[in-house]
Amino acid sequence: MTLLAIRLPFGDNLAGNAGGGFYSQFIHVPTIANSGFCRNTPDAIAGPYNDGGGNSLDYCAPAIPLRGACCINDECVVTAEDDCTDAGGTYQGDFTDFTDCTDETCEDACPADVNGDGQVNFADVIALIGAWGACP
Ligand SMILES: [Ca+2]
Repeated sequence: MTLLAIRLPFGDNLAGNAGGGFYSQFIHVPTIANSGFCRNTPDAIAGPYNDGGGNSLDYCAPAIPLRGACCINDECVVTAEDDCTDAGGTYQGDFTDFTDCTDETCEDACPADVNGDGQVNFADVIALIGAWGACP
């Protein structure tokens, strides 16, 4: 019998003496291929194995940043906190309406800023007067 380990992640395992990720003995030598090992203690593999290729003994998948709703003026987008802050938005917290913003209400922080340039001034008055009248 031959054990095959193909395209498997071996991560965050702990063993007493050896083989935190994978341990084998001489009876049945396994073949390990296209597998990734990450943070196994004291080591990734102990014992004999056939290297089927494509293995990485120190592969840790990059962490996926947490995401949440981000209010930029009165618009909501789902993004990572750093991206929200960089865009001048207000991060609503991790996992807030993770998929689409349908449950988030982003109120305009400054409704008097009619033209959205970050200032309330004469240009906003002109924009308001220019739009005076019945709404379509
Ligand atoms: Ca303005």
